[in-house]
Amino acid sequence: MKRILTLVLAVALILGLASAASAQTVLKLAEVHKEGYPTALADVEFARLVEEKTEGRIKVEVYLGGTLYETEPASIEALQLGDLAFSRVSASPVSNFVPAINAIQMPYLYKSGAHMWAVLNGEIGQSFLKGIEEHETAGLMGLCYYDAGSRSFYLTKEVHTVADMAGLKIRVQDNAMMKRMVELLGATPVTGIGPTAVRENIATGVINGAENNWPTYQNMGDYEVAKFYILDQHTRVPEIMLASKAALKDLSPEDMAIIRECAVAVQQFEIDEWAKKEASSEEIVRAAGTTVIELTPEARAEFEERMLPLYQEFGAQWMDLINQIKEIGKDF
Ligand code: BDP
Repeated sequence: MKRILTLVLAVALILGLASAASAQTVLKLAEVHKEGYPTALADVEFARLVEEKTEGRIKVEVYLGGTLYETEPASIEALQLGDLAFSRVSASPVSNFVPAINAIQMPYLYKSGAHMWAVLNGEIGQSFLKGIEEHETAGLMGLCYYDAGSRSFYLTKEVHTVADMAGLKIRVQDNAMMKRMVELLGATPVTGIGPTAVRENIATGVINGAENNWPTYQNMGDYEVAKFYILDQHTRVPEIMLASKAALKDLSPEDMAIIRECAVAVQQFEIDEWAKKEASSEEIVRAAGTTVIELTPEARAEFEERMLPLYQEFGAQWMDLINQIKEIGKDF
């Protein structure tokens, strides 16, 4: 009798443990960058923190290098369907779902990275994150921002002025404003190419170049095929850690609060990693013999001037906020 009781208890214990283990919620996170890139390091740290702080109730599986979704629009759609819990994306494709986001990535909006962070960490930036969540149909939450420096053109041909851009086929992110930006320069925008496929498309001549920050230009190997980096620094497009409302709907308020805290905590982690990577990428690119073209003040002013219509075409609804962002810039 005693033996049977022990057996029953043992079985009950095993079943209990099994169900506790299966009570763990597994959530997927998609990232286009490879291991070691600042955003990828931060995603992994986010996953570690979430598992630690929820005492193992939540496990975040991180899929790097675009292995789960090759493009960011595809991962955003997966978030909307609830097939994916998190995706670290650039703010640029988010504006297809929440148009207001364009207001924080207008060309030549920020004087420096410090100016951008004062905005993003302040009331304006936080209100845009909330705006993603409050958007009625997007089905998304914006948890935090990551740094992505400034973006410049890189091409297979030398460019010193706007006139030199004429007719070039340039890959841009999937965002109507970025397409229009390239048109305003007299070049032809090409979309639908994920960042991991840019190198190949340049190498085969489908496009003559693209635009991005030093780390992506270097890490994706694009600098090996587009050997001219034109330092026009037209935009600062922050990254956003997005979450899916549908995938997280059954989490307890306590676990949801932990997730939000962990995202806020890794933001600074990523910013620190970013600074290191930006410097080392620039060094690698320069050492490889890339021609880095500094624009004359006149040429740079012309790039800026050509892009001005974008403020009316894509920012008119948020002009007050855009002006406030510029006002904050006076201190930088
Ligand atoms: C990089 C961003 C990445 C974007 C990529 C792009 O980190 O999220 O997907 O640009 O241009 O800077 O698509």
